[in-house]
Parts: sequence; structure tokens; C-alpha cells
Amino acid sequence: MKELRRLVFAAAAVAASAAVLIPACSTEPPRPDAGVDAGPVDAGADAGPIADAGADAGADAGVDAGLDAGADAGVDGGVDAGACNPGLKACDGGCISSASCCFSAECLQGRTCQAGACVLQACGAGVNGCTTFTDLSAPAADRTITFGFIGGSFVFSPKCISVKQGQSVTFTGGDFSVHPLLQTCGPVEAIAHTTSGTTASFTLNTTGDYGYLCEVHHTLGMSGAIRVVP
Ligand SMILES: [Cu+2]
Repeated sequence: MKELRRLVFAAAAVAASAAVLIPACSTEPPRPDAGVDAGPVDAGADAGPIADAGADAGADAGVDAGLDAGADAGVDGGVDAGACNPGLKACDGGCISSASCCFSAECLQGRTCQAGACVLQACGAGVNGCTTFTDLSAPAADRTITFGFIGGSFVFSPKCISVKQGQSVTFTGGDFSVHPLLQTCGPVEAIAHTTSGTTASFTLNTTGDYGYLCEVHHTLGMSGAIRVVP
């Protein structure tokens, strides 16, 4: 009897404690909340901004690079070129006459662009292979240079001549449209760039060596030189 009573008391105690605990558990709200907080909702929300940052970076890079590059290239180039009045052209940030040069590449062979003008360079020694010259300085000498495809070669003949200051030389016998004549060095521009016709004469008033060539066949040896002596 004593034993039974003890058991009942123990059971009652357990029930009592359970009665205390169970209500406490069933009414405790933090458990579901804790689950929500630790769950994928927060993680998802946190991961969201990462995707946004990616989108922002992409948009910034694309838009900025595109606009900046396009605007700079287009506007600067356009303004510089378009800012020059008719008859002028852009050069080194300013405007110069369209008839002037800006780069040596705009000049004919043998010339460099200096202060807007193509300036002929002096001839070096032995220009176009001429180290000795046929003397045609006598008053009665025939100062004619025949040019063209002659005897199986592209030539100026004679190739190397010397004349007196003030004398004239005549290029003849060929077609300048096939063999464009260009002076490529000398003290002054004396042999005009000739691209049509069959005969042309030039008076040489300044002493010095003059080099010239056929623009088409000069690599095949079609070139020559004139030495003008006092
Ligand atoms: Cu030629």
C-alpha cells in the first residue's frame, strides 16, 4: 500500500511537471520563428543583392564604355574635322589651308612636309647611280634625254648628264602617261612633275645635282640625274 501510494505520487509529479512543460512548449512562439529566420528566406534575400550587383556592374560597364568611347571618338574627330571652314583642313589640332601639307606622307617622293609645305630634299652623292656625267654643257650640245622602253630596258638616255647653269634640257621620245616624270631631289624644284604628253623642257638656273625618275619603273632602273655647273 505504501508502495502504491509512492508510485501514484510519482506519477502525479510527472504529470504535473508535464502539465507545466507542455503548455510552455505549445505556447512558445519562437520555435517556428527561429525556423523562419534561419531558413532560406533570409539566405535568399541576402543572395539577391549579389545578383543585383552583377546586373549593375554589367550595365555600368557596357553603357559607360559604349557611350564614352563612342562619344569621344565621334565628337572629337567630328569637331576637329568639321570645325575647319571650307578650303581648310584639320592638322595638329588646328586648321590649315587644304593646299598645305600636314604630314610628309602627303608629299611627293623625295619631299618632307615643313611648316605646311612639301620641301624637296637635297641629292646625296651618286644619286640614281650617277657618279660620272656626260658633259652636255657646250653651247651646241644636244641636251635631249630620250626616255621609254628602249632596247629592252626602261631608260632615260643619257642617264647622267652635266649642263651649264641657265641651260635647258628636253625629255622626249616617250609617253609621260606611261612614264610619269618626277624630280626626287635637288637644290630647287626645276623639273616639273609631268604625267602627260611626250615632250617637256626645263631650264636649270641653280647649280647642283638634280635627281629624277619614272614613278612607274624606277625600281627597274628608270631614273637619272643632271648636274648643273656654273
Ligand atoms: Cu617608266
